[in-house]
Amino acid sequence: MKKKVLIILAICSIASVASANLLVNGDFSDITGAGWNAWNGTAVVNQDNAGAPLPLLTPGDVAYANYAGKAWGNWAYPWTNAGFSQVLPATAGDVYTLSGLVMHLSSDAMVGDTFAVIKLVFQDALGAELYGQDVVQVDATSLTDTWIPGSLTLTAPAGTTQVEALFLHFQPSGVGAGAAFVDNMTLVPEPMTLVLLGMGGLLLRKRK
Ligand SMILES: [Ca+2]
Repeated sequence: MKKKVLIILAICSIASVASANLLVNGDFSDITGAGWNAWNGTAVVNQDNAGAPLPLLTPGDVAYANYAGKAWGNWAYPWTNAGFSQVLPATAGDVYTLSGLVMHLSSDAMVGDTFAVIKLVFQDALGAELYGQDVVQVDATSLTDTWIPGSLTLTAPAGTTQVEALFLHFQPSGVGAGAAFVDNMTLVPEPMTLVLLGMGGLLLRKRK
């Protein structure tokens, strides 16, 4: 019994060391957008088009201090996208969890087929995509003025040397108003050896 507890404690302490967020400026507190690649209609803002503060992330947030990423369409071409991304070194076999908050405002709501996602893409040394997956977090049917959490957890396939974390605003029909906001993005890796250790810990507990 004592031994099992010690093993589980050891696993927990190793895991806590490993659980570091890889993204730079995931909360957009650096309002220059440092760390992020951004393209097409994007900005780092703390207010809507009329100057009203963004909805608070938590009750403790201070109005107007809460900067977030904003992306919108250009209303001209089908399937245009705008967004933010970061490319980071990655290891095949490791497990990556991307999380973030996404939102659209009632004062500038997304309409039609417009939608926004968070996405993970694993790439080889040449930057070619090996595997990618996204989670649709906000579209015309989503609650407005409410930060919606989302996350996805994926294992880096063989050949992976880097991972790209993205927030994307898509406009499939090329028309439609509205903007999407993103905040508190995190990308947390977990080495495969720790995942196996964790599974071992679960087995130990199950056999108790
Ligand atoms: Ca923020």
